[in-house]
Amino acid sequence: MNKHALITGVTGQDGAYLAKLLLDKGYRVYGLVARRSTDTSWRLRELGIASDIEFIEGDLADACSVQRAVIKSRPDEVYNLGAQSFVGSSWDQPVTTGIVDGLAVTHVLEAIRQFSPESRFYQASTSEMFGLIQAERQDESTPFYPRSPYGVAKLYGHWITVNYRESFNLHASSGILFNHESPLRGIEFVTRKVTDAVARIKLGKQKELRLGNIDAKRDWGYAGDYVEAMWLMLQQDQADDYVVATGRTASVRDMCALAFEHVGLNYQDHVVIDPRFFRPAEVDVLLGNPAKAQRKLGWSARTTLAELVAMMVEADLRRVSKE
Ligand code: NAP
Ligand code: G4F
Repeated sequence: MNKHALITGVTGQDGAYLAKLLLDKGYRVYGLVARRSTDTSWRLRELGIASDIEFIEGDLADACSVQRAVIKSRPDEVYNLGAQSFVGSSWDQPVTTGIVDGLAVTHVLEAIRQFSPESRFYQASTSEMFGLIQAERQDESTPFYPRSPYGVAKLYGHWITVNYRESFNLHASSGILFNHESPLRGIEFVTRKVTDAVARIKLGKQKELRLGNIDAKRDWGYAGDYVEAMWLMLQQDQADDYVVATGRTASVRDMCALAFEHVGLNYQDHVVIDPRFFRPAEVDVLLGNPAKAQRKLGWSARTTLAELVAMMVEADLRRVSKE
């Protein structure tokens, strides 16, 4: 019998890579998709898996649709990846972010508790919960100090996952993932904004790239590696929480230099600092300690930042040259 998986956020970056991973393992994959006025399945089409997923219409904010999705998919595993995931937008839409990224996690956990208590659950927690960092390298015991409505909402999602595990003995795990990128990254995030601009500048379609705080530092990995850690968490006998990171950090400036160098350009000739892209409160630096994931899951990041940036620039060169 094939295992069943339900993925919320299946049309997003991680949802697409995770769906591919699970399909390759023989799972039957169901995806909760919110109704939108335009087609949102471009990532699934790029990976060639759009027709292999069974879509169930629904919205995380709508408890009824979440319940229906759990009942219909009869999942062995539920991956809750759906979210308003852009930190910058969370100051413009703080309440929506709070509902979808925070409270709605309880919709999924309650649906599991009531209708499918044997399902294993994964919650997409985030290094943004560390925010104003309380330790030089952040691990599972580092205190949280979120710096955005997004980080605050995700902290609720994280703790309600821990709470349902402890209260109802659900197999509910929380992956505290540091930034992970890919050619399927949304264009609003800084890495993809940079690689898309590098391709356009190289091909003569754009002159400058306007950015905010390029001294911010992130622990960046490759999304394709990170979805394996999600799956591994749900294969363990005991549910638990894990930091997933590379253990290295680099600034936006460093990342820009790598991307421009890849096509023989100097970022200093093209990057313009624009105050519009500064945030009301910044997370200056993130650096994860993935020792527990290495020890217990046997997981470690395989892709270096230079390899990741090269992969993204190459993909954007192909896309832009086809336009
Ligand atoms: P993403 O590309 O922005 O994808 C988010 C997904 O959530 C999309 O499929 C989106 O659907 C869906 N969604 C948004 N609002 C929804 C709603 N109300 N109901 C149902 N679905 C909804 O994000 P990602 O990078 O794949 O990240 C996946 C998850 O991991 C998110 O929860 C994110 O917060 C978390 N996370 C990401 C990172 C990272 O570096 N990527 C790090 C730590 C944690 P539409 O396409 O229709 O909008
Ligand atoms: O790429 P970003 O928008 O990602 P951010 O805020 O770190 O959030 C991402 O990673 C989190 C995990 O830590 C996820 F939970 C979250 O869902 C998302 O996937 O910004 C990275 C850094 C920030 O410090 C930002 O201020 O880049 C800085 N930055 C500088 N100029 C910019 C820009 N960010 C964006 N998006 N656009 C700019 O022009």
